Amino acid sequence: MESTLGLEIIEVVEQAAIASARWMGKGEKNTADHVAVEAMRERMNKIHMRGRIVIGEGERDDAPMLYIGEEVGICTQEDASQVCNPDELVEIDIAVDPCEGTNLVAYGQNGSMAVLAISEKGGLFAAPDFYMKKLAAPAVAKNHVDIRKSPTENLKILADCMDRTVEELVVVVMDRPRHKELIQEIRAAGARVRLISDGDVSAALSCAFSGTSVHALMGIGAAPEGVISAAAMRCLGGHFQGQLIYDPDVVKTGLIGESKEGNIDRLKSMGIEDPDKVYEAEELASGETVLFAACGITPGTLMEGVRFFHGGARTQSLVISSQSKTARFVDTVHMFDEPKYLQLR
Ligand code: VTB
Repeated sequence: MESTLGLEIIEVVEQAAIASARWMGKGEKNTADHVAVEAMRERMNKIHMRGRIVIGEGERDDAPMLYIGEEVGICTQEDASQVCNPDELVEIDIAVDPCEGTNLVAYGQNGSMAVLAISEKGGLFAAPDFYMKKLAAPAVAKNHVDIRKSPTENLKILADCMDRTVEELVVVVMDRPRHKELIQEIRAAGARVRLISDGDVSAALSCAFSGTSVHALMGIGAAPEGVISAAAMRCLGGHFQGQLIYDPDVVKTGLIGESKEGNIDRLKSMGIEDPDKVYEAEELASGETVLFAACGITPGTLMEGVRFFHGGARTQSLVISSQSKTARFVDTVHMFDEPKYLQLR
């Protein structure tokens, strides 16, 4: 699956990030998202692959592009067997978030990125558009911290694993009313909290790299992005666990259905019998081969944002592969069509 795909998906996230970055700071989150979706889809459809969106912009009815079930790539065409080689005809599943952190882009804040994960068919958990309680931590704490334990207990374990005090830990939490008690508990335990307004994929990813001053992600974010985070963490050996949140009373955003019972039924119809199951990274991204790619839209902990100059732009991306066991930071200068002059930077 991998060979050239690993290189092509860099361009997919780069194009989405560049398109979205043009709307940075304009206060229009829907446009920042829409142009990213369009650019990602356009570049994806030029790849020799047979892809299917398993996590995308929503159900077909409310998302015209990159909707769940949409087929993408040249090898989904009818004459595919003539234009594609047998390797390229193998079906692959794709999870996308062309603009993770739309508010961050709209308000010119740090931490947004274009992101996707790929695996062979069935290799990514097709999460419903519910919420997910998440716990991310560095590889050294994997299988030691556990989302079933209290935040206080986990912070003690994390501090032990990292050979430091709890006071020396920084935990990222999304700034939401639902996290009031969690934030209180983390602070009472002695750790420091970095509140973010959006963008928990970037936060999860940061846990896997030392030097980022992010040691854990705790709290409730969106479930689909949880799968994308898990894909990266699975490749990097980092800790990631997720538990679906199906009770609308827990999040109070009005975004996950009318009732807890209705949501449990919906999960059952998707084949999820135990709604409280704790998913490990390896279950959310269970494929033999997993690829992950992200490109910074606005500056982040791991990557720069898109920087425009006359005649072009510069981007920074991260591509992670379970097969080649690499995490590759890619710094790209993009030259646009017919500038008056070209001043690379
Ligand atoms: C967003 C977004 C996150 O979760 O907040 C969303 O910024 C859901 O939370 O990065 P709200 O509905 O409370 O905003 C993420 O998309 C990803 O988990």
